[in-house]
Amino acid sequence: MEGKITFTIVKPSALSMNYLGPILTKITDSGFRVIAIKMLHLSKEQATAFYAVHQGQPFFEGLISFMTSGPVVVATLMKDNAVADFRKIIGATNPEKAEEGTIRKLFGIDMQRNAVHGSDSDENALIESRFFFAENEIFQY
Ligand code: 3AN
Repeated sequence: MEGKITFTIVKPSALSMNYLGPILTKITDSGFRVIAIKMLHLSKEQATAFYAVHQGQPFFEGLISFMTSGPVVVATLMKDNAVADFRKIIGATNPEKAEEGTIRKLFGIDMQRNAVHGSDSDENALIESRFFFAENEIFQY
């Protein structure tokens, strides 16, 4: 799977605006296959562990309270060159700077409510996917 998967979170703001369908459509239309998916409400402990690398950043507390403010959808996606290609279709972290047509441009509001997360490396894609999914919850079909 290494090199072929990435991991995404559809964030609480995007779900509350009912953008799950359009976001998944954009993802599958771009050639990604959803190989694992679930909806859950992150606990503070889960969000803190997931975003541990950002601990100490000025936006950290806000990020944790936002990510635990409502349900999210987590998914593992498969495609050749998954990490880079997914970051291309989501666009820049700041939706205002994201390219036209990208998920963050279309469905994001600001730096925090930027619609989706996308892994930044093959290594993190595997770590993040394993954080949420057991082996028997991931399907290659
Ligand atoms: P990306 O998700 O584009 O890889 P990261 O990993 O730098 O961006 O940041 C993780 C998350 O932290 C972002 N998706 C965003 O929600 C939040 N974040 C990053 N920088 C800021 C900031 N300056 N202000 C508010 N939230 C931020």
